[in-house]
Amino acid sequence: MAELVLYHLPGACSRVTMTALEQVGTDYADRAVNLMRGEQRTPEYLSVNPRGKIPALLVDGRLLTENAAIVWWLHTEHPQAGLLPAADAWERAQQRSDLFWVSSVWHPSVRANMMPIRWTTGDPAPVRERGKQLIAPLLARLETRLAAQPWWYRDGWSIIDTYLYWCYTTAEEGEYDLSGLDHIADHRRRVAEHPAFIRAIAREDAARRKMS
Ligand SMILES: N[C@@H](CCC(=O)N[C@@H](CS)C(=O)NCC(=O)O)C(=O)O
Repeated sequence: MAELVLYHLPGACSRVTMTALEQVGTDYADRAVNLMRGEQRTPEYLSVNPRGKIPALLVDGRLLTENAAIVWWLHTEHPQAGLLPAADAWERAQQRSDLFWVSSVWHPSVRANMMPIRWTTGDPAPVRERGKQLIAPLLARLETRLAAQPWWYRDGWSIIDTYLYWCYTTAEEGEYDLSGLDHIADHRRRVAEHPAFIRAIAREDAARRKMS
């Protein structure tokens, strides 16, 4: 079995990869990278991941970055784990499309809203506002979809649900008001009750205690 080391930060988007690892049920070590202290820019961390981001997964010493790519690799290695259940090649292609879409459209919009100072050296307020404008139609679309089915895919939980959960809860941390989005509120409860998510949160809590 490969030796896995996850570089992460409790509460950050690395929670998606951590939940995927928990769903797979494989052994892995986790190392917290304190982004608030700029540890992602230290020579030590850049020697692990020159891109200076989390999550980063070392697989027998080889580096894999990007939530979408890590999740896809885990799914390919452990298809029985149910990270991305699919009936055929078309559904698999659709899942890849959805992963790329959450990663390249939702994720940056949420970050603009929650962490506007990463996007401008000037006044962060308009960037935050623009993030909110970009998030609004995404949330409206999600709300409509979840009115018809409890999970992103009709047949049940997938790691996309966890990724979407991270996006909308992070938007809320950026003071995006989620009230009135009742189907998203229900989805939020369901995702939070998922066993792999509960284990990931427990592991994040343990990492948080070690950091402080
Ligand atoms: N597209 C990347 C985004 C990774 C990312 O932006 N991670 C943030 C934490 S959520 C980070 O490492 N930020 C540190 C920085 O930008 O300096 C992925 O999905 O893995």
